[in-house]
Order: sequence, then C-alpha cells, then structure tokens
Amino acid sequence: MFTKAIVRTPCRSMVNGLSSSNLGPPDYAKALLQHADYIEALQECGLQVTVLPADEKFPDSTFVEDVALLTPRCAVLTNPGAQTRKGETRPMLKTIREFYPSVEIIEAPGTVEAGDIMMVGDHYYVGLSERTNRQGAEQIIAILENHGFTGSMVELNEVLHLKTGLGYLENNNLLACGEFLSKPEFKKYHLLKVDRKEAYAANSVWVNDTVLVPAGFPKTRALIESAGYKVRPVDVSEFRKLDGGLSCLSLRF
Ligand code: CIR
Repeated sequence: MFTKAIVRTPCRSMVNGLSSSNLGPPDYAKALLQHADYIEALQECGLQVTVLPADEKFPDSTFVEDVALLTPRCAVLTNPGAQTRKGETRPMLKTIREFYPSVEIIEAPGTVEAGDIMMVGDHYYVGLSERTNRQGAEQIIAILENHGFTGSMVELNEVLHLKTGLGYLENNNLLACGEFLSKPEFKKYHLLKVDRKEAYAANSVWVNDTVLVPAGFPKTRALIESAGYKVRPVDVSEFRKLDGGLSCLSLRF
C-alpha cells in the first residue's frame, strides 16, 4: 500500500514541453484543473499528497515520476536522458530528503527516467529507451540489489517509456499493449490486453486497490473493471499532448 505521493503543479511553460504526439499545445488553464482533480483522486485513494510549486524553468517538470525512484527501502535521483529535463532533479532532491534519510544518485554517462521503471513486488523492470541507457540501467539495478531487490532490463522499440505501454495492477495482473504483448518476460503475468486504439490507457495506475484510468478509454476501463478493480477515471488530455500519462504525474511511495 502507498501512503504518500509527490506531485508538481504544471507551469505555464508546459506549452513548450517535449512532445511527439501531434495533438497540439496543452491548454494551461485546463491542465491546472485536471491536475487538481488528479491530486483529488490520489487523496481519495488515501494518499497524503505533497504538492510542489510550478517551476517555469522546466516545461516538463510536472512529470515528476521521471526524476526519482522511490521504493520501500531506498530512494534514487535519476539523470534524465532528455537534455531539457536534467535540471529537474536537483530541486526534487530537497523534497525527497524530507522522506528518505539518504538518496542515491544516477551518474553520467548513465541516464535513467523512472517512467522506464516498473515495480512488481521486489522486482524492478528497467526499460532501455531513448531516455534510459544501459549504463543507467546497470547503476539502478546495482542500487536496487544493494537493498535486497532484483532488477532486469527490457528492450523497448515502440514507446517513449516502459510504463507508456505497461501498467502492473498487482495480483499478477499486467495491463499491456503493443510490443509488450509478445515479450517472453511478461508471459508469466495475467495479461490484460489493451486495444491498440486505446494504447494511451495502458498507463493506468494501481493505487491501493483503486485503478486510476485516463478518462475517455471505455474498453480499457471495462477490461480493468472486469478484472475486479474499482476504477477512478481522471481526465489528463492536456498532459497527453506532451506524451505524459497518469503515472508520470506523481511519485507514489
Ligand atoms: C517528456 O517527453 O519527457 C515529457 N513530455 C513527457 C514525460 C512522460 N513521462 C513518463 O512517461 N513517465
């Protein structure tokens, strides 16, 4: 169970955030409303949410998931692969130190964005992507192993981050789409297959037995409900325009 979350209010400069979506620039006023509802959803799941202020220097800084990995036994500050996001880590360090006595750090030339990391119990899958390189993955797995966890790498071909196409919903249930449906390492899970037309909803998030699902993806919502979960839709259309999913908007621990 998670008890806490950290989020960062979107900044006006988010309109200049990284994007490959071709969905146009986000509407800032709408993004703020959606972000407030996202916080409410986390609170409904019982989390105490720390809300950091908007940081105009970093257009993508609302996607806090990428800059740190927070586990039950250790905290790691990442080194984002995207040049424009590297500066997001330092401001986050101060906040993480309020919750963890020590924080480990991914060092260059290693790069990691934690959207590429999926926790399944004591095991962590690390996606090798355009943002997370092998040196970074080796560093993070070594840190995890020092704390009694295990880790393994997953090659990505189609998606930005590992969790763009995968969402672990606990109880052996794995929401998966596209390239992940055929990867041997995920065959042991009960795969909940997300229709390609609803690929964005593969990034749904389990939070204490409720699953947060992006609004507007009825087939995936029904799929998750049929697996026995309570679902809480959250409209994140403005973050989708920047390739950001539900999980990217918070650190849950
Ligand atoms: C980026 O390209 O870095 C941001 N526009 C979106 C980050 C999304 N984060 C995630 O999937 N974990």
